[in-house]
This record gives sequence, C-alpha cells and structure tokens, in this order.
Amino acid sequence: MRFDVLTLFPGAFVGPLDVSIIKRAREDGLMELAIHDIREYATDKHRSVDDSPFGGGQGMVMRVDVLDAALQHVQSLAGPPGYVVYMSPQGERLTDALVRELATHARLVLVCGRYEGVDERFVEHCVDREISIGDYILTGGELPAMVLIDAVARHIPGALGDEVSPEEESFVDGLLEHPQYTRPAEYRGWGVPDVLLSGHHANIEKWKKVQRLARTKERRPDLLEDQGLRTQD
Ligand code: 9D3
Repeated sequence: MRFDVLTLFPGAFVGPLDVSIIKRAREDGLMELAIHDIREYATDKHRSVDDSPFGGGQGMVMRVDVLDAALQHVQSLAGPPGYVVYMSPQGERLTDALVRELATHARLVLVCGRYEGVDERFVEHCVDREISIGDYILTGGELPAMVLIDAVARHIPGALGDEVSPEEESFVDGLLEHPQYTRPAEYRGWGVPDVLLSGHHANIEKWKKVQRLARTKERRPDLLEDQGLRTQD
C-alpha cells in the first residue's frame, strides 16, 4: 500500500512513522510513504500558498491553484490514482470501520491543511473524503494524517507479523480490553488478581470477560448500546 502526503510541514513526518511496526512494514516493502511539500508548487515570486478569505474573516485560506498543482503532480507519480483524503475538522470521524475501509485502497493521498483550511473548490473538485480524528482543535492536519497512516498500516497484510491479526482485536467485538499483569506477582505489596495465578483456565476466561464488560459499562457505555449483549454476558 502506498501513502502520499501533501503538507506545508514535511519535517513533521520524520520520526513517528520511522519506528516499530510502521518502520518494519516500510523496510519489508509492504508500505511506501512519500511526503510532498506543497510550497514547491507555488508559482508566484513569493511562493505564496495562502491568501485572505473572500468575504472577510480571520486567518488565511490555502489556495486552490497551488493545491491542485501539487495533487496533479502526486497523482501522476505512481500507478493507480490515489483515493484523496483531506484531513479536516469538518470531516467525518475516523472510526475502526473507516480505517478498515481505507485499508482496502492500494493508494491513499492525504492532504494536510494549515491556517483556516483550504479553498472549498479544492474539496469539491479534488477530494474524495474529508476526515477528522475527533472533536478537539489541533493546529493542522499533520498529526491527524499520521494517526490515520498508523491505524491503516496495521491492516496491511503481513504488517503485524504472523502472530497477530487485526481481526482478533478488541474494537471488533466492541468491548474494551481486560487489565493485564506480568511478573513480579507482588511489588510493594501490590498483588495480582488470584484467579490469574490459579491456572484454572475456565475461571480465567470468565474473569477476563467480566472485566471487559464491567470496564466497558463504566467507561464507554456508548459501546454497549451499539451491540446486542447475550444473556450469558
Ligand atoms: C481555531 C481555528 N478554527 C476556527 C476558526 C478553525 C480550525 C482550522 C484549522 C481549527 C483547526 C484547524 C486545524 N485542524 C486540522 O487541520 C485538523 C483536525 C483537528 O483540528 N481536529 C481533529 N481532526 C483534524 S483533521 C485536521
């Protein structure tokens, strides 16, 4: 799977995507990531990428001509045209279901906004999907793009290694995870639930399920409402 990112801050993408699972997926050739500096597509002598909004209002808006030139260049690079995602506070919320859907594309082009956002004509004519990562204000689309890449890349076949499958993970059955413990069994008088040390597998499985249900009810009741619980639950 290939990701192309359009940004005014290419330096932001050095680091977070160079470690761990994403690093290995890139080294193994399972995923490609190319970062493109939008400013390289500015045409006037000041290399301007933004201007004040028509009709007035605070801040600056990213220019449609510069964004379109950058996108056309990027779309001409690799084989299949990429599915174009604009990271935007006005977008639909990124969920596990949307992550899985995005992972079915061979290529994604992620556009990161800065300032007050982009000229709406770019969204209307060039963007396939507008996506937000949640209801809080950030300074730009770069961190959201990295969040999306990280979440989607885990679904690339082989990216997690042989052991783990993203299908088996929590969110899939809509419950939070149970608490986890490891050695030492006692530290500063802090113990571990006896059942986990008992070796009684049926009781351990029951304990884990009860913990998952109780935590979900306490912390995320919205997740319980989304699914029909069985009587044994
Ligand atoms: C404070 C300025 N806002 C009101 C006039 C508008 C605004 C513009 C640009 C608010 C945030 C941003 C920058 N954010 C993103 O580009 C962004 C984002 C986010 O802020 N939260 C969650 N998801 C995303 S995706 C892109």
